[in-house]
Amino acid sequence: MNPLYHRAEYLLNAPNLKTTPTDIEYEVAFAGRSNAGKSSAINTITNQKSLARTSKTPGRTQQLVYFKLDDHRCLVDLPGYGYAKVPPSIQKKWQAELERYLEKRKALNGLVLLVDIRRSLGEHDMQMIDYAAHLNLDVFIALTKSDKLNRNTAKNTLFAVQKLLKDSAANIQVELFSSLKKEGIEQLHTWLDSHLNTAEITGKKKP
Ligand SMILES: Nc1nc2c(ncn2[C@@H]2O[C@H](COP(=O)(O)OP(=O)(O)OP(=O)(O)O)[C@@H](O)[C@H]2O)c(=O)[nH]1
Ligand SMILES: [Mg+2]
Repeated sequence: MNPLYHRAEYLLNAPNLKTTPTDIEYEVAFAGRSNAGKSSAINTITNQKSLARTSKTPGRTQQLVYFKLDDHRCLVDLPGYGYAKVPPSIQKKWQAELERYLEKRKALNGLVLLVDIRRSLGEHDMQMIDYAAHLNLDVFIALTKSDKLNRNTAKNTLFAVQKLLKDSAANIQVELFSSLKKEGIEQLHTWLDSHLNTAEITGKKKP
């Protein structure tokens, strides 16, 4: 693992695009349904227990939460969508903020979409994928909590999702992922390395 991830630290909460940090050149956003495992994934890939708050109570992350890897690179934990207890007016406002962020944020260079493997891709997930395609953003889909299914079922779900998305206009990589069993971490690190352009700092040349 690139030591950069382990050095991640909390930077700030941004309620909207205007308050996002300046001087950041590359960032990747973590999106997904509420409770899909976004915060757990951020903790796992940074190898830190409680960097991002994880909660059994969904809907906690209500702002863009920035974690910096170095002065120019960040991971962003996005508000989870689809949490029924958030009032519709607030959900609508978030939707608008999120779209503005995705469309306008120059540093944004990829989207990690977390999907609970026991649920199929929901309407919001498909919207995110279409939106990413439209914005030319690469997508890494992590089928989270893969430890909850037996191997065959998990693999079959992976193949089904890959098949479902094979004609998508977006550039998508789909992997099994488990924060609990540490599955898919290497694949996500490799994908993050290329989308955060870490080769620039390790001195390695991009292929
Ligand atoms: N078994 C298992 N449970 C997981 C895994 N990842 C997350 N969880 C559990 O799923 C619940 C939600 O995880 P979070 O990481 O808080 O989810 P989130 O997407 O950040 O949720 P919001 O911030 O509310 O949108 C917690 O109870 C986690 O312990 C995993 O890989 N395996
Ligand atoms: Mg969270």
